Amino acid sequence: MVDFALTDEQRSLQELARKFARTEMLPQAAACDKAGRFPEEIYRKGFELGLMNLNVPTEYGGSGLSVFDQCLIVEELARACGGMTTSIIANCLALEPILLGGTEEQRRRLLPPFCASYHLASFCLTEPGGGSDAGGLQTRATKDGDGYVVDGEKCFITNGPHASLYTVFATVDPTLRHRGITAFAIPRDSEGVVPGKDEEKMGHRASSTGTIRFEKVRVPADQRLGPEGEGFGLAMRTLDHTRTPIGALATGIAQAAIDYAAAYALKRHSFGKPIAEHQAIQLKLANMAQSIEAARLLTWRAASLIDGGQRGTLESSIAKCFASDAAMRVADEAVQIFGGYGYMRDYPVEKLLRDAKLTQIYEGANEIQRLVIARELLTRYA
Ligand code: COS
Repeated sequence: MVDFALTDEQRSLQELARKFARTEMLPQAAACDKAGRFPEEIYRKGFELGLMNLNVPTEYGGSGLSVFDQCLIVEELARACGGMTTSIIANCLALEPILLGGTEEQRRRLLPPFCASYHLASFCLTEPGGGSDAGGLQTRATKDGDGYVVDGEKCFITNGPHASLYTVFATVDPTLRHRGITAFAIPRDSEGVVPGKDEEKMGHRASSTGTIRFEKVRVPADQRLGPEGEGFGLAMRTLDHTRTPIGALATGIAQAAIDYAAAYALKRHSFGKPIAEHQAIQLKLANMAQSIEAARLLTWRAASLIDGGQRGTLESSIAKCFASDAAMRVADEAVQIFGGYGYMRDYPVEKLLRDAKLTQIYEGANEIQRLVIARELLTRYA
């Protein structure tokens, strides 16, 4: 039997995140969205509460939470603001390659500073020339004495302009395609690291997204994560773990959308009664509720499988893809239920639609998720 009854401890985690989301994030969400402001003071408070570095084991100073528990927190945060949530959880993505690919010495050296005080890290895979074809990346890592020189440009990097450490994927030989890709941990203060400007985005405007140039950056060998040529698998294993919380993030956006839409439908009148009494609206709410429930359950199932030691490639792609598509549908219907008001910036639902859109694109576009799902599925029939 599948039993997702939450323990008392999980309910406390959920409550902690919900309270932080309602008292610290939500009151600032609209203003940060409007101004495109990166509210670092909120992220610092989140850090102090243990809401950052969720995946880092306690022995390195992190929260040491299971993927399932991470999902509970992420959904609650995203109900208040998808963009802030993206910035709060970006350390989990950036530090995961160190957890999965680093030596014990590297983990002990690189992880504790992020847990001892507020610091941001960024995962640098995507490049201006390609995001979906990660195996074709062009940033070069050229052997130089006992280290490497890393040269290239990464883009759409979450928290990039604010990070103090980058986990960077570069190739020692582009003709080898994915078999040349190698991972490195590169401190921002290394000579030749040039963070670019913050992008102006459609949604997730409280998070920061930027370009990082690595201009002939000298990287000592002890900053290489895993063996040469094994960086691609490391990136994929990282994404297997982090796509599921993106499913939770999308579920949180969708939950916020139905919360606003249902409350509005009960108080807005047309044809002499609340619009919630019209079947046209009830059918929408029913479809929205089904999508949210399915998204949450798929996310929780993927998380449970990964926590149980399975790779979870298929399930995390299904969760991320389904939940982000659900978030788009649900946010779209919420705007429709609000009618003209839904399209106005003074009401909260148009932001949810803009925020939902990114969840279909980042951590692997949904077209890539479908490709992964189909490949995984077909291997079971071969
Ligand atoms: N875990 C471990 N290894 C994996 C893996 C996984 N989940 N997925 C693939 N691999 C391995 C494969 O087994 C293969 O290994 P071998 O060299 O031993 O054969 C290797 O990686 C190459 O895999 P594949 O042939 O599937 O690579 P492709 O180039 O065809 O592309 C996709 C794979 C498209 C799935 C990959 O490039 C991808 O995920 N792209 C999206 C990247 C992304 O999510 N970017 C967002 C960045 S974060 S905002």
